[in-house]
Amino acid sequence: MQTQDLRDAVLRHLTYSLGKDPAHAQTNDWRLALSFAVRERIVDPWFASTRATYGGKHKRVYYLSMEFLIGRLLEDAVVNLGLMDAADEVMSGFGQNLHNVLSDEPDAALGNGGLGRLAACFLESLSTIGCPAYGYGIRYEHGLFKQSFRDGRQMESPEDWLLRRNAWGFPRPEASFRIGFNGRVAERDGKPVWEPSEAVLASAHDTPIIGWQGRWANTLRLWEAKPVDIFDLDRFNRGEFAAAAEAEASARTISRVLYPDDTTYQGKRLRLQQEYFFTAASLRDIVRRFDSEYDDPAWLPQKVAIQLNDTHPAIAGPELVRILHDEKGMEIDRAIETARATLNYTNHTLLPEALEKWSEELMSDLLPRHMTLIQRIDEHHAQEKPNRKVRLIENGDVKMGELSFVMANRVNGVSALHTELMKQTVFEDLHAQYPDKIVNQTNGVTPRRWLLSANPRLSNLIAGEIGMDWVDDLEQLARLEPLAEDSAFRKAYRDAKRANKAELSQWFRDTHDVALDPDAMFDVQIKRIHEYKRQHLNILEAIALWQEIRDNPNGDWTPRVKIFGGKAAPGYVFAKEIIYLINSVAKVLNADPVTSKFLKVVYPPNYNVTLAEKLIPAAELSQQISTAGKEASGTGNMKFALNGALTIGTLDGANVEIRELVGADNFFLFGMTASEVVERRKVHEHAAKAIAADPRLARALDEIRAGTFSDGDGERFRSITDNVSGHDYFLVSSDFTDFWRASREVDRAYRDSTSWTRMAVLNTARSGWFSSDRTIRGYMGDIWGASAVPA
Ligand code: 26V
Repeated sequence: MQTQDLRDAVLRHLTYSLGKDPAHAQTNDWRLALSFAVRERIVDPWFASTRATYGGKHKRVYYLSMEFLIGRLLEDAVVNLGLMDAADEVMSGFGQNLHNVLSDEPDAALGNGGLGRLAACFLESLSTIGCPAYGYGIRYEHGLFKQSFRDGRQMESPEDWLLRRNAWGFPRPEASFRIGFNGRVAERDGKPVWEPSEAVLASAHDTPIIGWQGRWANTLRLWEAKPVDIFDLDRFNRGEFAAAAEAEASARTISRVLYPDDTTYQGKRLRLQQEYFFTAASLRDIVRRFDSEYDDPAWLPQKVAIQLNDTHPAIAGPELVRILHDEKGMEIDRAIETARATLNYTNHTLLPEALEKWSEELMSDLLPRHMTLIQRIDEHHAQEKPNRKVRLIENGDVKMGELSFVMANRVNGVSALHTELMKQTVFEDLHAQYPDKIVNQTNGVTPRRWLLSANPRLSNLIAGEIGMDWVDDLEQLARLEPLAEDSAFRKAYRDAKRANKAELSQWFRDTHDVALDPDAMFDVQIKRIHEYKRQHLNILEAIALWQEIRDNPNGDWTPRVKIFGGKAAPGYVFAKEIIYLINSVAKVLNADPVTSKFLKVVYPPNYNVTLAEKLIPAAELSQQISTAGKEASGTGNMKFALNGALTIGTLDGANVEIRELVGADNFFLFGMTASEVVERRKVHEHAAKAIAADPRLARALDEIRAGTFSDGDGERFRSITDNVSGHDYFLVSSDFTDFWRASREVDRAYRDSTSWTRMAVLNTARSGWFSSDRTIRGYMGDIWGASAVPA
């Protein structure tokens, strides 16, 4: 019945929504037809969710994020609606392969990395739990750039996910707001009023996000920037055609492209325009919805919780004060208190270079009223805490972290360690003033995408043992624990991993023309390229290992494939050098007839959510090797553990909690702790000392300097070798020796496949706590005061 209905719907959409004759339909047409047929089934639960929320006057949660790294949506929707088998049958009936149809969907890369992917997992969990919520962000015309390699170097080209018709977004041109910029603050009846001199339209596109089993659906509302006036007809009539379209082009620029640098804040005007654009549109929408239900703005904190995903929407503080005070006439201090009771802020990084500051000059120019309100908020803070040390404006800059902190009811970190470090470092003084404000919410990942759909083999094995309750109650995986001692189960578990590895090897052969041995250990490091994440530590270890294998080619080596994936910010020169080095090392090692059966290095380009879904289920070793104290949490680390990869890692971010839960025996720990890192930096010439003490490291660096990986050009990777042997801020040299030790321990452990599989099973069985459902319940209880609504 379900199958028959779905078949009819696909055919109907192919014919009447797409205007295609089945005889001439392409994969893209079939994919869109299936998407529309599936989308139809989301609409009823979606409306029902909205009605239930209105009807019960429930509190709503608003998640404001510059980034939502959602990837493909069709498979998610099919899986959550329980339509996988039906879709498979229907597509086969039309002579289409469901897998190919699903793979045809562009990967929506509206985010850089961890922060954006977390937002996407949260949306799915909010719907699964049935918490009334909206995601608000920007509908970038171009997501994160596409990466390719030319002679081993990163090349960037524009991403174009909207080139083909987007199946999921419902355009809502009727839901538009005028967003002002610049101008001046005038006085009317003794009250300040902002009179912007420029404006753009924010126009909504809604994507329904369906939860597990279709019980609830929330909305992701993304704003597109449009001109207020279509074009200048007078200029057009005068023959000035290009000039007539200028305003349109400049308005659209605001939602044109995602900023690809998530490491260094640059203070660019367009970025601040993007931030204000989406924050102001979202707040306007939130307040409009609130006003339609309630008369008194004082009720806002009871009915609305707003989460700021990092400081990118921090202008929400002054903007909400402006709405409450300037527009609704609420007394200024009460407006500040009301806004503060509504807003919360998540910090995702402690790296000083990533903390946003906006110059007072730019802020006064672009958002003059907000600048005066920030000064007023600062005074309010000074009145409240007379012995305060922190000022919101310092050396001509507005500090957005401090502004967010002061304007938030709760501030949270994203792992236990990160939250403690926040209290001790960036927010030390503010924490002393508001000791109850900072709370922890350790990140999580959605098991629907990252286990159920990405890893059907393991999911089926689990389902055969414990049923399906784990899908929305991931701690049920603990019931697998006794099976770690069951040899038949271990064999089935190993077979599932082996099959995933074989499938990945086939993919590498088909798409990259490289042969991988599916019996070698698959060792994976996938994440943005950054010095603190230390991909260069990993490649140095590979060089040293290659040298040892060459010394003793008949040794009993444990075969390994090192897989790298990740993009460097286009302007991050050092990160790009790391990519170039990895590719250059790969070329030499993979061509070595003696060593390549023991060690290969591969680096598929354009790492994205879709590629992560292929790599993680096939991984056996998860590289989480950041300098301790630098990775706020990590979420890839959780996906790997859940899928039965063992971690080699430092005591950083959520690695600490992963190790506690899976057990120290099932985790390969190495490296300095966060406090040892701080101490080590004080040691004079720490890198030189580490190199002098470790001949392997010295030799690996010499090999690079000798030009082995650069056609004899000893200078090519000077920036890396100089850094690692010189200043070495991220302690690559100081951690190398212990990393080598732990890596060899991994080799030994891998050779005992029984005990390795036991450890892998325990990683899966003990990772249930890392579900984003658990994280969201934490936010609901500790931060939002929101409840799930019975569907
Ligand atoms: C920062 C910036 C700063 C300059 C302008 C552009 C831009 C864009 C994005 C970001 C976000 C960087 C912070 C981030 O992604 N943090 C990651 O958040 C993950 C989710 O909490 C966490 O797992 C990672 O450890 C953390 O690095």
